[in-house]
Amino acid sequence: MREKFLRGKSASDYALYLIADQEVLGDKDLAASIEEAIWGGVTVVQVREKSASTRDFYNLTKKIKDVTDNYRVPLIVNDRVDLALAVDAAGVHLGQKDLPAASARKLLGPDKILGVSAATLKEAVIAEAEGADYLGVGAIYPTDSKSNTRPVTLDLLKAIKEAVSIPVIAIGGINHGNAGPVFRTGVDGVAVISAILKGKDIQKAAADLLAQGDWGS
Ligand code: TZP
Ligand code: MG
Repeated sequence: MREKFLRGKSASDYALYLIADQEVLGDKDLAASIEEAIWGGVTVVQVREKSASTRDFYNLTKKIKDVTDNYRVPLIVNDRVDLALAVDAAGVHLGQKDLPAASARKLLGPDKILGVSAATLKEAVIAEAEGADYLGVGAIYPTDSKSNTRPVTLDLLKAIKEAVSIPVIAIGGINHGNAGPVFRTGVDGVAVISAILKGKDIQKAAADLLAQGDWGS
């Protein structure tokens, strides 16, 4: 079932993972911005909403899912297993303070995608053992998009990549100027908010970032 969503648009399904966060967009429409990013080559979209009510988050997720479904791009819901199930999203992304991966996996069943944030080797190995399908690892660089991040060096990123067999996606302050060394660690993709959504030309920003990786295609 996962294969149904991850259809290998690029050599790596997780190559360019957009975290859609209305906060950085200001007045710009989130659904329209996501569509532009998909035109630029985004391979996965996560909807992230830290302040809305459950109903508003649900409605936003439905609206975004209409866009991602249209392009057969998987939609991942941040934090909320219930919302991911309610809208039949492709999966959910959980941090170390959210539901434990093993419990989430029980609720989600075997077919939904389960992503877990990890900032240490131990967290990475445990998440994989508990049923995670991919890891989000960071923050690689300083970021204004999230407070209380924990730093992850490029060496640690590489060590995590070597220690697990599930895809590893680097996150945190990644942009066109600094993505090269991140890609060279061998990661399966990068997850970004501001490098795509903050610029004027969202499609170009996504395409330029994707072009920095050597995806072997
Ligand atoms: N988790 C770790 S860093 C981060 C998240 C959600 C924010 C990434 O945003 P940006 O703008 O790409 O640095
Ligand atoms: Mg979370």
